[in-house]
Amino acid sequence: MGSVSETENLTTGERLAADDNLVTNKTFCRICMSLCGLDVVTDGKKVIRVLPDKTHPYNWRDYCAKGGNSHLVRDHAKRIRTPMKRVGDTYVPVSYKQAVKEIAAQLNAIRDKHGADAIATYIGNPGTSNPANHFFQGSFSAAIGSLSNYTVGSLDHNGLLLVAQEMFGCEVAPLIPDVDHAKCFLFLGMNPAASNMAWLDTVPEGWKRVLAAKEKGADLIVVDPRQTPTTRKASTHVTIRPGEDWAFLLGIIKIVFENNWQHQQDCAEANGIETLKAIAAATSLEELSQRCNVPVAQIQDVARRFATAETACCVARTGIAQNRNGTLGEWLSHALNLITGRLDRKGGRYYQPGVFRNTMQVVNMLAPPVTRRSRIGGHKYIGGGYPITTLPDEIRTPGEGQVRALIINSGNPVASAPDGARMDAALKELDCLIAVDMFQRESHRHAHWLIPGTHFLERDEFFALFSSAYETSFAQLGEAAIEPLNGIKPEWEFFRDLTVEMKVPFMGMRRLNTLIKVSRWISRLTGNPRHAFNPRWIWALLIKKFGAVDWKTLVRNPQGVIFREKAYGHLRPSLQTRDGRINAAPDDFVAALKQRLAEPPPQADNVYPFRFVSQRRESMMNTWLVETTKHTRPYGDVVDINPADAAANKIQDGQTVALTSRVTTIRVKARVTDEVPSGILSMDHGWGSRLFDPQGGAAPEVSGVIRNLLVPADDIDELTGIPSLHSAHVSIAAVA
Ligand SMILES: Nc1nc2c(c(=O)[nH]1)N[C@H]1C(S)=C(S)[C@@H](COP(=O)(O)OP(=O)(O)OC[C@H]3O[C@@H](n4cnc5c(=O)[nH]c(N)nc54)[C@H](O)[C@@H]3O)O[C@H]1N2
Ligand SMILES: Nc1nc2c(c(=O)[nH]1)N[C@H]1C(S)=C(S)[C@@H](COP(=O)(O)OP(=O)(O)OC[C@H]3O[C@@H](n4cnc5c(=O)[nH]c(N)nc54)[C@H](O)[C@@H]3O)O[C@H]1N2
Ligand code: SF4
Ligand SMILES: [Mo]
Repeated sequence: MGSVSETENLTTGERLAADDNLVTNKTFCRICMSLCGLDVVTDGKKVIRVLPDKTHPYNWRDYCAKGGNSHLVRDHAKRIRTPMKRVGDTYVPVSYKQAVKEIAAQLNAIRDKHGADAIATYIGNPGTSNPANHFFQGSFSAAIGSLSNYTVGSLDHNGLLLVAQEMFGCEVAPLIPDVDHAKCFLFLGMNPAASNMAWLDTVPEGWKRVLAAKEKGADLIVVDPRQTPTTRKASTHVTIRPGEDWAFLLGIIKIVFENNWQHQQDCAEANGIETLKAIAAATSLEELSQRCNVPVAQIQDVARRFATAETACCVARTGIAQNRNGTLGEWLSHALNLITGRLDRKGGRYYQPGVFRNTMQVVNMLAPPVTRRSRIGGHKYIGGGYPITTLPDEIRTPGEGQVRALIINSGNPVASAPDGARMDAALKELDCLIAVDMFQRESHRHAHWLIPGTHFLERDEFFALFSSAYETSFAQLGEAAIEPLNGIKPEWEFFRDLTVEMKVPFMGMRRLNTLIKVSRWISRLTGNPRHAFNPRWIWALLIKKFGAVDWKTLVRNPQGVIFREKAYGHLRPSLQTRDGRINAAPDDFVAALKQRLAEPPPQADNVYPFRFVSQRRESMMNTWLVETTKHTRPYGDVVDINPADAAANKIQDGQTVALTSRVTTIRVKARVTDEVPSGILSMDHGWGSRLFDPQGGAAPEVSGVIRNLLVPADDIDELTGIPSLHSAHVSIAAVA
């Protein structure tokens, strides 16, 4: 732990430490991908305060209440403090060693009887921003030989991964918006004013810098079905029909080609440009306008502003990704950047090559593409897994590969995925459900085992394979700020020990199991946890062999270092496509686009006339932090409705209403506001998941309603299996 001893030039955290004889340790926040440096003031046992580390070389200025209150999560009374086993209707604490032993025996019995694919995993969002956990869980699944893996990417970014795979030859190729140099921003489906400029890529203070650029004259066009704090700052807010951004983008691409605004050299150097051009030429702007519900004149105006700006970047995030046309939207946003010469150029979206000499190559080496399709639905294996929407059927459909055991690692799919009731019912049928989490939440209520997860303040972290997500060539071998509460083991250790206990070869190498056992023994003798096989051994090996930065430099700089000058033009030399060229028109995407174009434009739905979008709030993180952060305004049971729609349906502001989809009905309160246009209902994602108390036995706490209960699990993007989290069809009625 990097503690601070100097007394000069004290930051606030250090002053506090000096005053109270406390220690300030440095680490970074991992709640959202802004990855702010933190000063963690502690007495060694408890965290007293979490403050921004104003000397952090990458970011601290996005520091917010979520990071500032993170100690409330760490020391929360309901945090799972020890492994617990379900006995009847209650949980009993067991030792870590005993838990690993019993779980290994149960899983081996299931594997022997039903095969490896009967053992499934789901990794949620905080698991993916915990690379050691992610890597060791993946190694565990590989060791037992199971492909029954599900990831949060199938609710989030798998379309983006697929687009990167098809266009650039590697799933992990985040493109950073060059916010300081863009003269025109085209933002689709994102609300950085609440969510920060972070998805698979991260731009410190990105939103503030976009606003600063706008102050200096940059054009800011935001496409969103409703008003948000982001659209309110826009030069132009384009209101769009949810799920139909692809048609809007295709219209822009059509106009670019018709006016010969394309970048000649970049188009000549890419494959598939003629195909794209031909598809665009064969459509009419009127038809595309009808699909996306944006007037032709506005599509033309946006196309001209974007294509003729000196520099520009198009950024499309979760709002356009999380619906049945998500991949098409992501693809066309990249295609637009490509044809207008915005890809990997100043003021556009560039590739930051990460900690390896060729990070894409290392990613492909460690995670080679899997060609086997899912048993149910025939879906692709993307980003390490199959779509989570298929999991309930995989649990319930007999036959080879039927899922009997599941590890839910840092995730809450009953609330975050569609049709939670269906998911919940399927989870109940499992022979063995293991939750690895800090808390027992909605998705863990049928768990046979609760394995405590670490809080990020309690563990080291290094983003190796995702290092190209940083805006600059920055790397941090981050250190824990405090010892884990009650000796809780990091998640990777659980997967390491489970692998060894099950006697399956870690990373396919039996010798590694022996090494792990011997090193654990040495570590017990020396009392140094780093003497036991741990993620740093792997990161060190990879960096020493393939690194663009020296391992020693990383070790010497626990606050992190910027190791390479910012430059454009790294994308093309890093490409992993067969011929080393960008593919502007991958076959599967072209086929899916043609299929959409052959369908009639969206028709009015008389039964479920509204489209149901969702929002995030600054004070929460998906389905967690609901219970620990103060929310200036709770939105957990509120649906936004336009005044005209409210009047037509005889709904008053504040009145209880029933929202119904073809799946179920939920009851919430109406908020009548012109922030949403007619035909759109909007409700926050993240609320309504119960927080249980397996240790204390208190009644579960709940705040708000799970809006995703309404979302059908079968209304999906066929290319990825991503559900329509943002565009379900619903109806609304006043409740007397
Ligand atoms: N309608 C709608 N639905 C959405 C979205 C939306 O915008 N609208 N967004 C989607 C997106 S983008 C995402 S990423 C998903 C999120 O979906 P999930 O990842 O399934 O859900 P989270 O709410 O992130 O759940 C995180 C869980 O991890 C636990 N946790 C937090 N930190 C740690 C840790 O360090 N270790 C361990 N072991 N556990 C930890 C928390 O207690 C919580 O139970 O939701 C998706 N669902
Ligand atoms: N405070 C906070 N910050 C977060 C998170 C959090 O939960 N809380 N979550 C983090 C995570 S996991 C992620 S993935 C990122 C997500 O960050 P963003 O991608 O910025 O996601 P949102 O803030 O949900 O904004 C999505 C917007 O898309 C709009 N939208 C819905 N449907 C459509 C559509 O069909 N087309 C268009 N054009 N727009 C649409 C919605 O109205 C909403 O305003 O945020 C991260 N940052
Ligand atoms: S949650 Fe707040 S403090 Fe933490 S990384 Fe995100 S912006 Fe920074
Ligand atoms: Mo996400």
